[in-house]
Order: sequence, then C-alpha cells, then structure tokens
Amino acid sequence: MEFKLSGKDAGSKARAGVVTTDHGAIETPIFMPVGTVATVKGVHQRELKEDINPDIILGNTYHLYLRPKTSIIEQAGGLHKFMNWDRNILTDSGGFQVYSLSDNRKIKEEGVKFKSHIDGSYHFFTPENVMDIQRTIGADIIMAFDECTPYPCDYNYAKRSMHMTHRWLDRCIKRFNETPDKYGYEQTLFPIVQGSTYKDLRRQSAEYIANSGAQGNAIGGLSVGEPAEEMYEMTEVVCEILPEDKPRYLMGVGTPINILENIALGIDMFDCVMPTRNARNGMLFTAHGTINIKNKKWEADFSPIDEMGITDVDTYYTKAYLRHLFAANEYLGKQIATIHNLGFYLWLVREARKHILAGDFTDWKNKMVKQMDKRL
Ligand code: PRF
Repeated sequence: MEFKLSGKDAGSKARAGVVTTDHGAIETPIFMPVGTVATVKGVHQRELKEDINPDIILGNTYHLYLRPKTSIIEQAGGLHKFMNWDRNILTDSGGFQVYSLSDNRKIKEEGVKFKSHIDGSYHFFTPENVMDIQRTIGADIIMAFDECTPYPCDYNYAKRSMHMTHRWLDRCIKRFNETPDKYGYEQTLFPIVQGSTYKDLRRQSAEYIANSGAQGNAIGGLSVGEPAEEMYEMTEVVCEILPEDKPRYLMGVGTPINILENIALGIDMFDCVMPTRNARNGMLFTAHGTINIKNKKWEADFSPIDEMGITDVDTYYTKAYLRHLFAANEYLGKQIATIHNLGFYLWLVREARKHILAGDFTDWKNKMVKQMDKRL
C-alpha cells in the first residue's frame, strides 16, 4: 500500500491524498460505505459503482465470520469474488461489534468470548484468530483487534483497556507477519488508537500506535455518545502525533458536519452506518440540511428529491413520490433514499478534496457546516 499527499489546506490541518492498493487508487478524504454482511444494504454492486462510485467499501469480520462463515468466503476465493466487487475493501476487526454486544460478551486478556446474535452460540475472538479470519476474508485493509471503550468511561478502566489494546496489537502484528497474503494481492494492517476521552491516554496511545510503523493508522473509541467537541479535541491531540505521511482513519464517524470538522483536523478516511441506516428510516442528508421524507409536509411536494442532482435518483423522482413509497412501506423507498444519502456523502468528501487542493477549504467548510445544520 502506498499513500501520497496531493496537497494541504492553508487554514487548517486538512489534507488531500491518494491511497493505492492492489485494488486501485482511493482519493482522500474518503467516505467508505458500510457493507457489513457483504452488501451495502439496499444498493446492489453495479448501482453502487455506477451511481455512487466509491473507491472502497467496508465489511465486518464479526458478521461475515458468523454468516456466511469464513469457510464459505474462502471457498468463493475471498470477499471480493464472493460479492463481485473488484475495488477496495476494508474489514473492521470485530472490536466494535463485540463491544456493542454488551451483556453477551466477556473480555479477558486472551480475547473475547461472545454470544452470536444469530443463534446464541458461543465464540471466541483473539487477536490471532481475528487476523486469520481477516486474512481469509481477504480485504485490502484489515483492522487490529481492539477494545472500544464506552462513554463515559472511568479513567482507570480506560487506561487498563488501552494497554490491553496495545498488547493485542503486538499479537496482531506478530500473527499478521507470520501469515502470507492468501489471494495474490497485498493486505495491510491498520492499528487503532484508543484512550477514551482522556487527552493523556490518547497521546500515549497515539505514540504507541505511531511506533508500530504501520502503513495507516486508525482512531477508535469516538462517536460513542460523547459531545462532538470532546470528539474533536481527541482527534486533534491524536492527529498531532500520528505520522503525517500515513493515512488516518476515524472509525464510525459520523454526521456530514462531523466529517468536515474532522477533515479539518487531519483525518483522511471515514465510515459510518448513518447515511444507509438513516436512509432506511426516511432521513435524507442534503447540502442545505436534513429532510424527514415521511413528514406530511412533503405529501404534495413535486419538486425533485434534491435539486442538486448529485445522483440520478435525486432528479428522477419527486419528494412526494418518495414520501409515498415510505408511507406505503415499499422497498424502493429505502433503496432510493440510500442511493441519495451515499451519493451525498461521497459528493461531500470529493468537494472537500477539491477545496483542500484549491486552498479554500476552511471557508467552504464553515459555510457548509452552517448550511447543513438545519432541518428542512
Ligand atoms: N474500534 C473498532 N471499530 C470501530 C470503532 C472502534 O473503536 C468505532 C468507534 N466509533 C467504530 N468502529 N474496531
């Protein structure tokens, strides 16, 4: 994997770059649509390519391991072949999904015992087997196994957990280096900074992660309920320490505003279920604020879904039609809303890139943040 900086903003820490893997180039900043179980929910792969056109999507180790199971993906020849996606894929390690299971898991130094949300069976994840599973799934970028601490988190717990995440990272790196790429293209391992909302812990963790010498670095444990200002403070502290010449990935973030603010602090990569999940609930993101399309207010509004027309669906259908589909609980409503939201998120990061390269990112960002902070 290679990362080249294409340019930096003058008034902020924002950067534009290009990550290149064996599955092609990824222009940064990038938003990665979430495809948890080998599908970006509601959009099939050809539509995803043609209408939204992301260079990279995300998959989840926890879900794929449970269903269809690692062995099926191996028989298919890896996740790219299984789902017929020939561009980049990143898999999360399960650290966050296991954290979300709260009562159905037990965390120990050796690893995490958890109960399947599908059939209640028990499983055990360790740094070693999570590397093996991700080697077999075959994503281009794979994530270290970490513990995502909840918010709020007691200082001593956060500190102990962070140190365990660091020891787990050492075990991940060892296993990763002992195992070969399986499918003839290179895989890259990203470590994850933790440390909850404590600046001293975040600094310590960022130093540990920076010293691991990885090709890219991630920040976890944020966007778990803390105020946005606290998230930005942590990102800022961590970005000062993580190497400049490696991509920085902020996991599970966030709203369009969160994304722009974090780009300004030096983040290059994002993922979040928000555009897809909220679409399925009828919430649309636009450059001028959010729309709840289920609202009666749109019942006879025959204007385009989004005048900007970023994706075809935006001008192909009216708000009244989309509202009707939601009212009638039709599949197509969720599909259209998903394409719209993903199209908007990808547009947003591409515009950010353009403005970074043009040198007027901060002014544009401030204008957009104000504009998007509305309910239409
Ligand atoms: N760790 C991992 N995945 C994640 C997170 C984390 O802390 C987050 C936190 N927002 C999202 N996804 N492994």
